[in-house]
Amino acid sequence: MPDHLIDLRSDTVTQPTPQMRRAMAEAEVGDDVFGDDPTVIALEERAADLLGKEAGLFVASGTMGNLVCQMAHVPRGGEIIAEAESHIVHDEAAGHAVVVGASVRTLPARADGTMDPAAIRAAFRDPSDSHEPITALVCLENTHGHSMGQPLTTDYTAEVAAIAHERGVPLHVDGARIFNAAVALGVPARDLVGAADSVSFCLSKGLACPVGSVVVGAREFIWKARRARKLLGGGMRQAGVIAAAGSVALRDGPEGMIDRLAEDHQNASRLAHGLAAMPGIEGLDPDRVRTDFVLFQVGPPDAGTRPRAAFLDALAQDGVLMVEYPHRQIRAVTHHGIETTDIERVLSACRRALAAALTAGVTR
Ligand code: TLP
Repeated sequence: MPDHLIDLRSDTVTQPTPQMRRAMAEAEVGDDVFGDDPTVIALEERAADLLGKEAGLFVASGTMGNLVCQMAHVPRGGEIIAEAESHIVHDEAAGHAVVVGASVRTLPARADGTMDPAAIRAAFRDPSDSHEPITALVCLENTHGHSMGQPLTTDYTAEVAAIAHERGVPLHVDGARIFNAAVALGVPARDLVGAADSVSFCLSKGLACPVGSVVVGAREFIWKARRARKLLGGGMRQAGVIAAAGSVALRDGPEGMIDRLAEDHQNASRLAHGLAAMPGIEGLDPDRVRTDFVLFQVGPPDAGTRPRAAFLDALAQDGVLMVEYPHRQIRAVTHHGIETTDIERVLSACRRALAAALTAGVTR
């Protein structure tokens, strides 16, 4: 068994840095439901500033961030236009339906993670028809997970915002990995989301914090989101203890976690190029790896999912973890704590696991 586990299941598996642990231990705290936790306030202000918005709100998770934004924007019986495999539609236990009381009108993503703007335009309901739901929100996901973490550009986001705003509808960006997008495109994050009305981003993914997300937007919107957070039971008290790690992650300089995301993207690209060269790895064009996600299949389409299961089992025995992803895919995500030398070890383990997987495919 190898000396350490290489966990590529997600960029959520990171450990806080020593600076984060110190900041958490020493954080000055208050009661955030009373609005007087100075460490939470500092994090919210820093997040709002980085994303060019008036105000911020610290929340427990990316799911809660998206949910409070939907609650603040969408009335019951409203409808949300979103990509069919986006996290909001696919991975949040139907919070839009259960909590918000909204329907979703889903559109497919193209290879670059975008929805066709003409399709978005056509997806708006007729507000003069009393039969129809009322389109109340458009959502984008940046980076877009199911297209292998593609970053959506400033121009595309502005184009979609213009379509929504023409109809008086706000644009929300699920920017769980917005800083990955900004780093990949070489654009300040505030430019990327300049046209959006709200953004939720995660501290607990590539930024390596243990807990938390931040929602940003106009002051009035954030007030509504704060009420929604309270309704969900997400009002936390001495929350500065966890917010402190977020402020470290968002620092400029070597203790900050934004600029180093470029290393994760390079490691993902290195992993993808190595994998794509192995016979038996399917559906992976390594030049499409732009951020920290690598998605691929094992064995031919008619082999079913047994080769994938055998591959993941064999990898795990070798101390490397990846996860199943929709459409027979496997996902590997690079992150803080994964070094370039680890990628070499992962590739060797993949070579061994492929032999097991392809045998499983033949003998299914
Ligand atoms: N994504 C997780 C899983 O839930 C799939 C992951 O491992 O990638 N938006 C996007 C785009 C996300 O990828 C995620 C988490 C969230 C929102 C929700 O964040 P959390 O897990 O903090 O609720």
